[in-house]
Amino acid sequence: MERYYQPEIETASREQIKAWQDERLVKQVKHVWDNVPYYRKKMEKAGVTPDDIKGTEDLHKLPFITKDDLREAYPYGLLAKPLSECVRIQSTSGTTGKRVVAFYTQHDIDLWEDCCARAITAVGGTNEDVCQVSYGYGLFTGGPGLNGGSHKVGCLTIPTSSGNTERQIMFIRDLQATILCCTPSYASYLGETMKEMGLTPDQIPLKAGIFGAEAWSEEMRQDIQKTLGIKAYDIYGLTELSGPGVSFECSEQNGMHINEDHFIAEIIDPETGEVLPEGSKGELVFTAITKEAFPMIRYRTKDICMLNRTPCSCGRTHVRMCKPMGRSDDMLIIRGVNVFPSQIETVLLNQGYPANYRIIVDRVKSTDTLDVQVEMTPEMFTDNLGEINRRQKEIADGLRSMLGISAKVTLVAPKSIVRSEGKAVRVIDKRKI
Ligand code: DLL
Repeated sequence: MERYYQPEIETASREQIKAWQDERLVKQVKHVWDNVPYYRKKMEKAGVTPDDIKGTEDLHKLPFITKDDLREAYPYGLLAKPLSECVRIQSTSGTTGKRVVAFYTQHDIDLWEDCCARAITAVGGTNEDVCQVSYGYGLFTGGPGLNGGSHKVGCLTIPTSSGNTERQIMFIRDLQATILCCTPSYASYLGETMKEMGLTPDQIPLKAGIFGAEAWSEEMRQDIQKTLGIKAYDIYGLTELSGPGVSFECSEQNGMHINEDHFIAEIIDPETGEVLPEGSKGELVFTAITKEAFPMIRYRTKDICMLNRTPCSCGRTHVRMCKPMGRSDDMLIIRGVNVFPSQIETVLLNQGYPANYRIIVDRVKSTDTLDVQVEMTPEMFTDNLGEINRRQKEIADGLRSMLGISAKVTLVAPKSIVRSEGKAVRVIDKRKI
């Protein structure tokens, strides 16, 4: 039998959902107009005032907000509540300097945790379950979000955070964990390790997994389901919109239901910004209509996606989104960390290297690898191995402090990286995802 955490909301009629969205959108637009000068200026520039917004039909009149706006307004420029009412921040992974910092009131946290609780309930979770949360805790939203959701459902929650694979496996077995929350690549690594330990799926107590934060394929799902003996479900979200739980998969495992009482989804043409007709593929844009401290109006996610409004047999009435099919910017997600090639370039240029480099990303034994090949200039060329090692380490250290993850750096001879006649292809992503 299908379970819901908030049945009256999750199975509400389409008319009811539209009524909630209309009412909340009008209120939210007024909230940002009154409290966030940055939004008001943007709206004035676009020639719209709160009076022009009567419901979701008017959404397209509002200007977009992008990651660049978030960087420009860092840290407090988009805050819509006094700091005295905010209780938490979370932040995006990877970038240093002006990273995205999202603020939450207690009410925001409460609603975010409800979304995660819906996801856990949708995979069959109840207060009889033991839920191991192996997403990172801290600034990353994965751990805190699913942890809160798991508490709300009443599961016994194991906050292992990521890493220390042996301990993860020990807890899963000793405490009989039934639900696992982590990135799909970590789930796959755990599966591989258990197999190497000689464990068969029937010796693993897990029954379901909630995996997201990065792209993963249907093949990867089948593989994880087989090695762990579980059902593997997708979950989507982003820091700007609270974190995980913007959408989640149900028993159908065929698209993620967007929590439409909190988020209005649109699909736009990434080039023109035009709203695309029903069923088109394009960039996902979200408007958060219940967030108090850090409201996002028409936030461009850069995720390429499609929406599906056909009824779902699980009984949920909220629209489904497909697995994100790529990004309209060049952001890479490596071991769960968001990496922009421009950050790598900055480190190299700062250390006096030319912009002749190659970034090779691969997935070896379920773990993402990052290789950076850097060309030496004729002036710096040397065949002294000690010197080459010293420089490679210096670059690797710079990359670690910029990105927060390690990279393998190789210095190569001058002119050895093929020059491009058109746009330089600096990133080679060999992962089959
Ligand atoms: O990754 C939040 C999250 C945590 C989601 C745990 C699910 C589970 P950010 O670090 O801000 O937030 O990264 C957001 O990650 O724009 C997508 O490009 C990508 N992403 C998130 N979930 C999925 C998914 C968290 N299920 C960015 N499939 C988003 C593919 C995903 N990509």
